[in-house]
Amino acid sequence: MADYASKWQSIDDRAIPAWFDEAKFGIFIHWGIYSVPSWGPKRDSVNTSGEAYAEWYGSAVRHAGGQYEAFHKRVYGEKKRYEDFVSDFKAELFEPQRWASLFKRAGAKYVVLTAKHHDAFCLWPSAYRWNWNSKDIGPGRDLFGELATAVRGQGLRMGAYYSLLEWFNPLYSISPERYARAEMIPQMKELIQAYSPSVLFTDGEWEHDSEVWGSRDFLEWLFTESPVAQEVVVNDRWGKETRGNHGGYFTTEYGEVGFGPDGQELKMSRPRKWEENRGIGASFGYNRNETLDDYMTERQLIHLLVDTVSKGGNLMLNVGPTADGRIPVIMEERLVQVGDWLAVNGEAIYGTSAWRTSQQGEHVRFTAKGDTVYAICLKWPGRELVLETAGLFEAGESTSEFEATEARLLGHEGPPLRTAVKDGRLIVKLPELEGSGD
Ligand code: FUL
Repeated sequence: MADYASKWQSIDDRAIPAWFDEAKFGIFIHWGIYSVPSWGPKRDSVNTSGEAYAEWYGSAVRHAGGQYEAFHKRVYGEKKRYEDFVSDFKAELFEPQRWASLFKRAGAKYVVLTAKHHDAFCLWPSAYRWNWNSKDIGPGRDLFGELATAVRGQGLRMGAYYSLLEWFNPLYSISPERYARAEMIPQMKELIQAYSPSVLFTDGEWEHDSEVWGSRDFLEWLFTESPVAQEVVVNDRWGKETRGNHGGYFTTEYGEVGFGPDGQELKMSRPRKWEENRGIGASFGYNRNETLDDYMTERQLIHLLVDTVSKGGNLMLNVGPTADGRIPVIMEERLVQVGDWLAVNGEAIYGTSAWRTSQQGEHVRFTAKGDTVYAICLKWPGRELVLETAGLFEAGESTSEFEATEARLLGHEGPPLRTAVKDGRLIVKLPELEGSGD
């Protein structure tokens, strides 16, 4: 068996399939039993965003004296166990085609659903979780399979989130290695073979080294023998030591790479394709305790997408459906707003690369494709957009080349915009638009 470093080397060297970088925008979905209580503390009452995660209810409720426990006792009483919520997870209003057409309208190119979160409840009929999956109990449906079909029907790619750790599994607690070999890896293979997901977003890696999880052997299988060997994309959550270091693309969550065992913030070890993951609010699972102020605005979301893409990242924006299978209308509205913006400006996003410099001043971000550079203004610049050419274009590119530059405004019909070069600055005259205050 190849040694540790060389085995990661071969995995790290695998080129990330091009479709992923081109896609830029994905939808993350956290849906499961936690969508029944659908509750977490308000963001401003906790120290970090993670503590407000509603999908952590099943674990957090066991912490005596905490906010979850107090809520649970008050609303459901002491006797109610987390597992009991399954009977209220019915998905009776779930229409996968509706979700899929919303994601399409949002301009997303891929969708990743929690096939299994930390509570081990599966959204597909897994042979490894008899009576603890959405077909055998609760909704009585193969939620993952139904959504996969609908998403693909819209021409989007379907991916799976999968938690390595399981909160309540005795085998896992006694011997994580045995659990990984006897249950986790075979179950991941089952999931891959049944649904051929284009993304495998693993999580819950932080409790053990990748050696314990058996991650590298699994990845070798995935990249060479599995039905998705060519197109599958994975992240960096394969063991305590892999975040920001090994695997596929690197992940950030609410802008952070994560924290090490010593509480220190982790950093990415090298430049690499990356993806920002966050909810529209402070939680991934639906949190009934959130109000409008907790949700990002249309403007904030578009700025986040643009900023992320200008720095070479993808944005996987999360929605938390309700237990009955609806996507809350406020989330729906936000997705439609992002989609409306992308319908006009998507050319500056999809299939682009980070440019030599990602930003100028506070309000301009750059992307590039072929011989086009896109300047995306987070604020309407007024009558003209003034760009410093130093750093933006190759030193030595002649002034006359800039003069020959053709500038256009996406979504605006009409002749090219007038440009001028003066004192190392490229000035682009903007048309007067109605309602272009900013
Ligand atoms: C985290 C998990 O613990 C959260 O619940 C969520 O799934 C997020 C994407 O990853 O590490």
